[in-house]
This record gives sequence, structure tokens and C-alpha cells, in this order.
Amino acid sequence: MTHRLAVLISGNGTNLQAIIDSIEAGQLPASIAVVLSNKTTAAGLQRAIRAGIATITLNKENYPDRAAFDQAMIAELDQFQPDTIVLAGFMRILSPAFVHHYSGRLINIHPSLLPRHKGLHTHLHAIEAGDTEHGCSVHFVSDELDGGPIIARAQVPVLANDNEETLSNRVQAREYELYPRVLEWRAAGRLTLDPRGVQLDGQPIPADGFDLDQLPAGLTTAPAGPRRS
Ligand code: NHR
Ligand code: GAR
Repeated sequence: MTHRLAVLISGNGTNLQAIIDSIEAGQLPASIAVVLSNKTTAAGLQRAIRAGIATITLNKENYPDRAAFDQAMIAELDQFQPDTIVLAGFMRILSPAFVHHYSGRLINIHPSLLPRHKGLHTHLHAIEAGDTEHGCSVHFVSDELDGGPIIARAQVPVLANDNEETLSNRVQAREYELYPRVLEWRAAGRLTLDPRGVQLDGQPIPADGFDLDQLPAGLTTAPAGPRRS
């Protein structure tokens, strides 16, 4: 059985695209069962449609409150029996009920080196703080916003003349490497969350997660060869 992903988006979906490309290149043995957006206009929905993936759009205006909206998401997603729920630029805070329903199966990519710069506008905050290193983090989602256990991070330098856009572009390029790689570990059944924390092959991982540029042997994958026709 291939590992089934559900990808949640709100916007452009470039991380979704990186995951689609990785699957199509034969590097990520998983399938995207469904893409769910909370924005009808999300450009990422077109990426899903183009790749032949089922899409769901839920509009918060049709629900009385966050609890009802999140229950509707659960009802829709569970029909697709996802093994992992992938937040990829999903901009809506999830209720404890949602987080607990998918406990150990819910993963986010956040555009900072967590635990630094939780929340929004992370690139601006990194520049204003005078950081020389910035990056992105993949973590299991918990009730603490951007505070769940970290799985892996990738760094970029902050350059003297950076603005929000130049820095964001540099970080996003690393997101497209990092997220498919982490999902590879998930798809292989190697990456779990239990009461002891994040486990890889049944062993605890470093407290701030793996560094993409210093992965232990066995976590790196040879680049895919030419695709067979
Ligand atoms: N939900 C929980 N419970 N825990 C996390 O760690 C979550 C989460 C939902 C989304 C992604 C996150 C990020 O990577 C994420 C992590 C949205 C907001 C936010 O303030 C904050 C963090 C993240 C996503 N959202 C506003 C809200 O009221 C709306 C902002 C907007 O629409 O522009 O939901 O940074
Ligand atoms: C990504 O950079 C992701 O890290 C960030 O939004 C972008 C989504 O881009 N996520 C958050 O800020 C979550 N609050 P994409 O839609 O093109 O993948």
C-alpha cells in the first residue's frame, strides 16, 4: 500500500508542486489522495487539478464557527483515508479537536528556524533581528502554534542587502528540498511521533531536528536517475 498524503493549502501551492514533482520523479513513494484548500482562489488548486488529484474547497463563511469548520474538514479528509496530513502554506489555525484527531499524522512546514520566529512575517522578523542565519522547519503539529516537535530544518544565510522578498525566495528554494525529503521518511514508515517525542527508525532524533545539510548516512537518498519511459 502506498502512503497516502492529504495536502492542505491556502495559496500558491509551490510546496505542493514540489511534492507532486518528487512523486512523479520517483523519489517519493507516496500518493496525494486529496488537496484541500480553505480559499476558493488558491492557485495551488489548479496545480492539483493539472496533476489529476482530487480537490476539496471549504469556505469558512458556510460554517458557524471554527469547531464546525474543522469537523467538516475532518469529515472530508477521512473519506480519503490519509496516512499523513501535510500543511503546505495552510494559513488557518487548527482547533485542538483537529490536531488531536490527526495526532502523529499532522505535519507543517514553517518559514523559519524554529523555535525562532513563530507566527507570521518570519522573514521580516529575521531581518529586523539581525539574524545571519534563517531557514525553514518541518514539525509535527501540536496545540502550541508552530511549537510542535521539530523533525528537520534547512538553513540559508541572511545577506546584507536582503529584503523580505529576496530572503523569502532563498528560504522557499530550500523548502522544496526539505519537505519531500521528510515525507520520504514518513512514507517509508520510519518517522513517528510518540510520547517520547519524534522517532526515526525507533530512535529519538536531535532536539532541534535534523539539519538537511548534515544528514546522517541512511537518511540521504541518491538523486533519482533518468526516468524510465
Ligand atoms: N494549527 C495548530 N494548531 N498548530 C500549528 O502549529 C499550526 C496550525 C495551523 C497552521 C501553519 C502556521 C505557520 O507555519 C500552521 C501551524 C497560520 C497562522 C495564523 O495566524 C499562524 C501560523 C501558521 C498558519 N493564521 C490566522 C488565523 O486566524 C489567519 C492569517 C491569514 O489568514 O492570513 O487562523 O506559520
Ligand atoms: C511557504 O513559504 C510556507 O513556508 C509558508 O507559506 C509559504 C507557502 O507557499 N507557510 C506559512 O507561512 C504558514 N503560516 P506555497 O503556497 O507556495 O507552498
